[in-house]
Amino acid sequence: MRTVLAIVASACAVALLAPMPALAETTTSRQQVAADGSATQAMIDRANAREIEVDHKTPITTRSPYGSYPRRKGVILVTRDKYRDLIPTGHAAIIHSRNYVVEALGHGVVRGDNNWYQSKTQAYGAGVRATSAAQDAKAADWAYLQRGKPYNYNYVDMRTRSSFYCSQLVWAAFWDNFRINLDTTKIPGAVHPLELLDDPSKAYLIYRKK
Ligand SMILES: [Ca+2]
Repeated sequence: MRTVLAIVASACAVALLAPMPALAETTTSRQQVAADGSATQAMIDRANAREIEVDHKTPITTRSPYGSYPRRKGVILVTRDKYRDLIPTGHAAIIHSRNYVVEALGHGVVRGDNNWYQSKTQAYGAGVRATSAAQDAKAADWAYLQRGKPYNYNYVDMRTRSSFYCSQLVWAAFWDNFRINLDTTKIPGAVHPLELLDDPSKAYLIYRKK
């Protein structure tokens, strides 16, 4: 469990706040960290090999050019950014408007700038296959309503709605509203940012900054 805590803590860029493994479990934890790191690298490799798709939910008259940075409400943003030792860092958010996202940071759920094409060294934009554009907008509005709630440091508690970590917030927006589960078993026990777009039957990639 603590390994998962460390992984997702890093994923949400608060690695320094994660509990450290006790000495007695160090060997096991290292093995699990390596396994999770390997699973994460595999998700990165898949995301980088994926075909970029047209965001068909936007009318063609107002559609952004193919592969361009997303502005549509309800599109998911994920970044892997850099590695910290074995543990990959990363973050996730949901677009709320052309210029803003909703995201869970160390100080809670807040509105942030929709500028990951420049603020992140690496980013993905993804749409959810089974929803309409109106449903995506509803998911974003739901996330927006969570603003002010504190950060969820218990990364294996995906069920709480009194606090959120970054990828839990995005996952919950689609699970609570539409029973679409963007989590996978690649990182067991918690939802890692990269899991949100890892299943091509559930999410399609519309933007990638390598
Ligand atoms: Ca998971």
